[in-house]
Amino acid sequence: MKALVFIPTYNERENIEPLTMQILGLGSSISVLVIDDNSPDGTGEIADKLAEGEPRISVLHRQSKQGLGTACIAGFYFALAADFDFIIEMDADFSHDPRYLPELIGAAEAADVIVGSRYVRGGGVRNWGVHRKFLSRSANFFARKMLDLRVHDCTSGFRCYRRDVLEKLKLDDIVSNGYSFQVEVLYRCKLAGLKIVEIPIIFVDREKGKSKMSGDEIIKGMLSVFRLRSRFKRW
Ligand SMILES: Nc1nc2c(ncn2[C@@H]2O[C@H](COP(=O)(O)OP(=O)(O)OP(=O)(O)O)[C@@H](O)[C@H]2O)c(=O)[nH]1
Ligand SMILES: [Mg+2]
Repeated sequence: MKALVFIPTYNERENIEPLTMQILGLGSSISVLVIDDNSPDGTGEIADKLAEGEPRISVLHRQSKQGLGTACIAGFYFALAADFDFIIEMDADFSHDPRYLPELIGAAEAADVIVGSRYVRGGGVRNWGVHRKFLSRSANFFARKMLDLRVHDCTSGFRCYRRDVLEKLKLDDIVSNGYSFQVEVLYRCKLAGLKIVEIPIIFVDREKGKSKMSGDEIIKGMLSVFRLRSRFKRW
């Protein structure tokens, strides 16, 4: 069984090499795809160098910063065009520890979607201030209530999908792009009757590089959840 870990990057020059090396070290059945949006700090070029002579690393270059959601869609299509059985998305900034990957992939043998979850027993967040914790908790509470989701960490971007899940979802119909992308994909999985399982992770705030999260993103995310609800549900 082959797994593809795809990593969207924008200005992650300090993180991309150590992260990629750690992932490849987990086993020969795991490959990495870096999806870089022409990072001004040269992340894309670093990734190209890493890929030279290493067939398990691929790099997708996009012209400009186009958002996390469309980067993930590009990762899904890349995996489907190749022969990967498990497709994992994760952040480049070490918030998602690669040591969880074997467990995430293992759990996908018996479920459709596995979410690395901060908000189940055993999970948690390190080094976030109260403000950030409150925002994340509120975003999750809001999405769960609005869309009747059972998942506790709907905004987590550390996930493993089975190949047939991506084949089933109509990827071109996904409308969210920013942080609500994660919520929309999960909601579509729920509507499709898929089995979603959460495994606990400790999420560690980034040490290197800058966050791309903004107040703007949060408002856009909430509006997207409203849009989803009015599209698929009655008030
Ligand atoms: N390709 C691509 N990657 C992106 C884009 N925006 C963010 N990313 C990457 O998506 C991942 C998550 O972004 P972060 O900036 O860490 O966002 P976050 O985790 O919500 O914010 P922090 O907790 O503050 O780090 C990282 O690997 C980013 O480099 C984008 O527009 N395009
Ligand atoms: Mg981050």
